[in-house]
Amino acid sequence: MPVPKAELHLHIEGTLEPELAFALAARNGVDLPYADTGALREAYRFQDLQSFLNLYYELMAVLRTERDFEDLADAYLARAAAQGVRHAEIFFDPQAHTARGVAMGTVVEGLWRALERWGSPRSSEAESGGEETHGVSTRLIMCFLRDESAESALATLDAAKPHLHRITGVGLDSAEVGHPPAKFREVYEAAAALGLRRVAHAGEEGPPEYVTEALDVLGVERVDHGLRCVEDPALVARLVRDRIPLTLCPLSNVRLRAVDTLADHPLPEMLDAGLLCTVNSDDPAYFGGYAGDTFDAVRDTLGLGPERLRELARNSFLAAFLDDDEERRSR
Ligand code: ES4
Ligand code: ZN
Repeated sequence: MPVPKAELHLHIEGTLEPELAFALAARNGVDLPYADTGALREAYRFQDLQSFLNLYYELMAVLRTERDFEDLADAYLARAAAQGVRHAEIFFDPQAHTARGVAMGTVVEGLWRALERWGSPRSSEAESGGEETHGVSTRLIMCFLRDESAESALATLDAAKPHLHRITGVGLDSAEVGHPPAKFREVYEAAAALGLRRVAHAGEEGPPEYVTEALDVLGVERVDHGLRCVEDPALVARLVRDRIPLTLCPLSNVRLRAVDTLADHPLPEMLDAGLLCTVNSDDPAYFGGYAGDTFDAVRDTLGLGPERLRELARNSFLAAFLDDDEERRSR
């Protein structure tokens, strides 16, 4: 049995497996510039974050209807549940869809249909082939694309207003370097005033100063990646003191070349330093593993013992937005 865990850093668009991409392309009459799933997988050799993002945005062309988003989330939750995920906080990128003429409501309501279904345990023989499958509680976190303008982020927050009862928080993702957190001060202030939780990617490719800025200017309560904090001992001390969770994604860091190999990942030293680390899968269809695969990889390659693995699982629930959500949702 895989260890029960929460997944806190997961882009739903990054769970689009080649097989589903081709199925949706056929259903929607979209032409993909790849002969087959094998040719598409061949393209999964990334130099850095941007080279990945180019493909990630290109493939989204197949996502058009509520049913597409429902099928995407359903496929993810089935895989996550099978790997021990009991709670998932799911990022989505509305601007990547609204820019293509897909409405905010199509995205949110489509995802929600699957989330609602997985929210309770499922044990029916018909659905699970006789195996007990536990449910997965979920939260949705709407991300702003940091390489788009602050005005576009504000318009996106505005477009989300009819759907805020389904959205727990806001995040910040896409190309990091050159787009510091402070660019989004105003939209984070507006999100906070609406009762939304705040997270942001920082210190993935960007410098440790971006982590500090995400805390000080955006008021984030959790940092996505945060990997490069290790370059600044004073920042590490602050993160330890304030118990700020980091949602690390080791397999992503290898594929996007933030570290040379998994064996070089600083996770063990970060845990030794007292940082509240979690491990997550980021874009599992692209980076070679879901939550359970990621736990297995850090256990096998980084030599983490049972106590460290229990700590990572415990941290994932400690860092989750499981506390006062009901109250916020009744807003
Ligand atoms: C992402 Cl790995 C990563 N970093 C930043 N933005 C992203 N969006 C999807 N995956
Ligand atoms: Zn990410």
